[in-house]
Amino acid sequence: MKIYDWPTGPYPARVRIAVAEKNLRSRVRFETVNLFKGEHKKPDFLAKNYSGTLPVLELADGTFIAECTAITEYLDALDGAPTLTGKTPREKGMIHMMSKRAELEMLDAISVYFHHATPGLGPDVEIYQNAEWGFRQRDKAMNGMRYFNAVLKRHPFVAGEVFSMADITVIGGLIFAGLVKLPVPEECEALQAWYARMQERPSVKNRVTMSDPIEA
Ligand code: GTS
Repeated sequence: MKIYDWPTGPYPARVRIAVAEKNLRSRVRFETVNLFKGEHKKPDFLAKNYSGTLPVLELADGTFIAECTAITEYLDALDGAPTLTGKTPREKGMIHMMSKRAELEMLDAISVYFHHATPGLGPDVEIYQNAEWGFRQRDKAMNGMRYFNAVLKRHPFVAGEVFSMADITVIGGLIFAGLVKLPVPEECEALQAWYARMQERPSVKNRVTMSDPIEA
């Protein structure tokens, strides 16, 4: 399998963490697509992923799977023993809901903030920016952090008692928050404690160094 990615990117991190959690590193080859050069918006890449985003998984038969959630579901199902996306219908429903909520309320909102209210990927790539929208999304993301803090006061992981894709999505959000220097609010002690625990997981700690030599 090949994964098109950007080694330090927050969304690619989600799939890198899933690859490590599922012990699939030896079956995956990473290919860097340079976001700052806008390679992800060129026709060649758009033919692989219409949305022009990373990461994208390419299977041996030429199938392209984009979207972190879809890629994680594929990787998790490969060995017939899902550990990240739930075993029972209830687990699957909860994990999918919480992961989507982490995207809507935090990760995607921080991404909008980055692309609209900061220089983002630079003037050649950011052809339309709306700073007001970006700042509103930043505020939404801060509220999202408060929500996940409340969730993590109730149980040890985002979707309940076990580590799952929902944790990975919140981790992606906090990686992005760190890159754009949005601090986790001081009062969010449960979220901070959980993140400190997550950063000790080898899959999270080694996510960048697991790549093939970084080309860019
Ligand atoms: N919904 C997509 C997913 O879940 O895969 C979003 C992917 C996404 O936004 N990826 C970023 C991207 O391609 C990569 S990174 O910023 O995390 O490195 N951004 C480029 C752009 O122009 O939006």
